[in-house]
Amino acid sequence: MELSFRWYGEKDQITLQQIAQIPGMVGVVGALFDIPAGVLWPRERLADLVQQIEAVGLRLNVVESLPVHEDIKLGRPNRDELIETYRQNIARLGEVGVDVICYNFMPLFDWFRTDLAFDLPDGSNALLYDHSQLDNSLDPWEAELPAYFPLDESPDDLKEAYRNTTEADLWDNLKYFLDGVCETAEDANVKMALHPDDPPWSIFGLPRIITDEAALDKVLEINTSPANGLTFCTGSLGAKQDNDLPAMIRKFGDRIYFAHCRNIRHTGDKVFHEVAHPPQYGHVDMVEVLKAYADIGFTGALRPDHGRMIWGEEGIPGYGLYDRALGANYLLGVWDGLTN
Ligand code: CS2
Ligand code: MN
Repeated sequence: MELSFRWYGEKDQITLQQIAQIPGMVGVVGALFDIPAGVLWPRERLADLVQQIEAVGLRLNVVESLPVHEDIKLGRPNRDELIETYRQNIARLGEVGVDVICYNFMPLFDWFRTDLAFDLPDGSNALLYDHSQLDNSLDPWEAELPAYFPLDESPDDLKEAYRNTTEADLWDNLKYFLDGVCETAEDANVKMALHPDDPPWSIFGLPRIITDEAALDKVLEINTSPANGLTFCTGSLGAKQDNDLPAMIRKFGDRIYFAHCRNIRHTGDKVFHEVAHPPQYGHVDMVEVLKAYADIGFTGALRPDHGRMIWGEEGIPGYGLYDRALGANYLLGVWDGLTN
């Protein structure tokens, strides 16, 4: 596996130099976060990103995310144009040596939590989700959650547009998108890696479909291109307690192109919060997860996903330096023990 770390570019208070100092670090997971979905990524900006990362001895191995425009998810008439732009972006990312494009197909929202700084007993804090608090919680667009890209239409109008979109429609629109982009990805030598929905159930009345093993089966079935694959996120899929994560890793094997390692603790029905990576803190058995990756001979990028805020750090929710660096080191240690 290639140990990797997400970096938010200009808006990140963490520097590439700091990331390079984490033992075993190889890859940087980046994107051009200020560019709305549906717009071409300028070649100079990409070249500059690659150059900054290479200057510290790392490599831009994954782009997360190349966002899918809401009109594609909605199946609106202008989707062909938007898919064409997406194809051009794939080609550009291939040109600069990116191996994997991580994207998601969640309507309107990316990951969502009801508390961005839930206090844990040890004095750290972490992201928490409580389904019963959904309506009294933050406005994701005001909170500027980090995974969100700027929209070119108001969230309220989009919400309205999704009212008539069923899960079946979303599947059709995902297939249409994959049929539109996978050949280009094959030619560009780039893998498409669909991130599961987080949390993996409907929120705010909007459909969510990438939630469990049956859904991942279906993703691979609706388009059989080898460029069509998965981001396996233990934190997202683990929120559904009947998802058997190690078994799913063994099953989807070489169609997993990108590994996200995150541990969560369930405290009720659809109530969970994020915790440190080692298994004793939560319900994701990270050792078993890594054993499964070792068994399938995983060679792709693997990154700690969210971390807690520890040692008084403040920053982008879920994306501080310290706990993710500890997580990276834990993952590498277990991995080395399993594979050497
Ligand atoms: C990520 C994803 O920040 C995160 O938690 O795991 O939400 C990711 O950024 C996108 O969904 C991938 O498209
Ligand atoms: Mn993830």
